[in-house]
Amino acid sequence: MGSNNRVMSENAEFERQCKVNPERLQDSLEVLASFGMVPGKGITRPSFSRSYEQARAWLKSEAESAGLLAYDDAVGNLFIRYGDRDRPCVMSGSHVDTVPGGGPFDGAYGVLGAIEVARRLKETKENATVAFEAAAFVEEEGRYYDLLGSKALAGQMSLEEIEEARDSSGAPLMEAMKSAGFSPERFAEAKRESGDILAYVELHIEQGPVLESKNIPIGIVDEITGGRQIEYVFAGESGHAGTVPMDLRRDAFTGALEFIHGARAHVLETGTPGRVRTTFGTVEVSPGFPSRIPDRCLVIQEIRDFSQQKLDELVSASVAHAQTCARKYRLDVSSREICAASPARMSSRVTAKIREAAQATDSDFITMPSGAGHDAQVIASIAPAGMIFVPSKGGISHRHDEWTDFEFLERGANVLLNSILLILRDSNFDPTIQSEF
Ligand code: HGY
Ligand code: MN
Ligand code: MN
Repeated sequence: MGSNNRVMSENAEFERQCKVNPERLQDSLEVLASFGMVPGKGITRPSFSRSYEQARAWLKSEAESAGLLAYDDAVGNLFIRYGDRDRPCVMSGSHVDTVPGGGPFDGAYGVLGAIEVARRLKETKENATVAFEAAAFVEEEGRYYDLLGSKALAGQMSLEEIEEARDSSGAPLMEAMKSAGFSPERFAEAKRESGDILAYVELHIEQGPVLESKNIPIGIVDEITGGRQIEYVFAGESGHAGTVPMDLRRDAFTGALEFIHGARAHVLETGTPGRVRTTFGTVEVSPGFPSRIPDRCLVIQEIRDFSQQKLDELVSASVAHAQTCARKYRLDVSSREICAASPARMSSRVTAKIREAAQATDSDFITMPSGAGHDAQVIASIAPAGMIFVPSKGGISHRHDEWTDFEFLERGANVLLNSILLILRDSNFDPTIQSEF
């Protein structure tokens, strides 16, 4: 009888250790969603903005009141640490910046899931030889510079890039960083030394329809798409829309239109079948008056593919096509790459731990690629990385009505907690044994 009780209480203790606190996770998601929220219009919380800095202050105060260390790096990444400062760490995180009018979970879920893990490790007094860090990477959504925080951490950027980065209204990143109290010129201090991060696991909503359509609660990511953004400016000559004959015009929009049509067709024909994407999400026509011939057209093209070689070819071909279209309509065209993220494969060692964690929590799972970009694809260049997805209602994201039912959010967080525990308790995740990737 006595020994049965002991077994039961040991099991209960084990269960307790391996579960997040669901009410706390749900409450924290609701509070974080309130920063930058306009009812009916979603959340607009770009990096370094007032609402972003309010969210940062709240995250810090939450962490500190839980007895955890919270600190920022030079570029504005926020870390919350369980364990000694001088030890290497296992890391989990995501971002809390949003697209304009975004939803409550893209990024926020991964940050709050990771903080919940840190709190559980502290509460259960997990006795790990290495530390755990929850990370909120700044500027993942790229108002000024896509994936700024994780790239700075991975040593993938230069001061020139920070100096040049502007948002769509022309506001410089440098000013935004400084006004939020950060030091762009000290960006190199954000770089982590090799071996400092032993493994990285990112929890995220899927942002697509696959898990929901298959009725599966957990996706384990095997690879993440790469992405490039190229800005083109077509320049011609304005004039009277009634008097200048069609064949004498230098209409910037006409050239841009032919470019968009042709580049889209070429990318779809030559990219990886079924996996390539191209989007022209920004088109600005100037001067923008019905009776004036457009003399300037700015176009931003995004291309995504899982093959680096394909991405390189598609960018070159698109730029060449822009020049051909410009010549045809006697326009000038300039092009510049605004941002680039390499495709990445997730580490099989980390993925194996996530799989084990899914089994330990009785969660059905599938292995799947990610067509969205994530901080994990950057961190994968310096540490073994993996990702956990949960279903998105209707596959909707980057919209105010993005949604995931809480039962999935809780389950995903439990898979994350168990993955982290399995990694922390596995002596093979050791600084001296680097991964296979
Ligand atoms: O655009 C993306 O894929 C990501 O959500 N930033
Ligand atoms: Mn996003
Ligand atoms: Mn995201």
